Amino acid sequence: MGLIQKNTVVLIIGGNLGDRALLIAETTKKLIDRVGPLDKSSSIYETAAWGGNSEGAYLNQVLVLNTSLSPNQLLKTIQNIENELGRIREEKWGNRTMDIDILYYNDLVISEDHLKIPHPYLPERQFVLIPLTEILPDQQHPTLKLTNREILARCQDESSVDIYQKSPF
Ligand code: PH2
Ligand code: MG
Ligand code: MG
Repeated sequence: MGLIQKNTVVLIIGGNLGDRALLIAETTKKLIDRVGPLDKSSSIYETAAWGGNSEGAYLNQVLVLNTSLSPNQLLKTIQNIENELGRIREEKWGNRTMDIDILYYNDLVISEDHLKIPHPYLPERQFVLIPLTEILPDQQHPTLKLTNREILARCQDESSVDIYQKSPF
C-alpha cells in the first residue's frame, strides 16, 4: 500500500453465535487487509449480552488500526466484512455472528442518521469500556472531555466482562 495511513480508528468487534473465537480472528485478518495496519489490540473478553434482544454471551475485542479510508469508506468496508461473516440483520441488539462498531475516528465527531462517531452507547457499556481502557486509558473522548478510564469509572453498567484470552502484546 503506497497510501499514507494517517487516521487512527478504534473498533469493537464481537458476536455471540457460531465459532466466536474463529470469527474474531477472521475479522481481524480482514480488517488488516482492507482497513490498514493493526496498532493495538485488547485482550478478548467474554461478555454478558447487553440490551434486550440477545441471549448467549459474546466475545468482544477492541482494535486500533491506522487507515487511509474516510469514515464512510470505513463504514462500507466493515459492513461488507459483517455480511461476509454471515451477519443477518434482524432485530436491534439481537444475536449475531459478527458486529463491528466504530468507537472513535481520530477526534472526529459525526452525527448523521447512518453514522455516529464517537459511538453513542460507549459510555453505557462495560463490554466496550473495559477492553478500551485496557489499551487506551488516557485517550480523551472528544465531546465528553473525559478519558476512557474516567468514563469507565462513571459507568453504571454491571454486566459481567471476563478475560477470555489475554492480549499477546
Ligand atoms: N452488541 C450489541 C448488543 N449487546 N452485548 C455484548 N456483550 N457485546 C456486544 O458486542 C453487544 C451486546 C449490539 O451491537
Ligand atoms: Mg453494536
Ligand atoms: Mg453495529
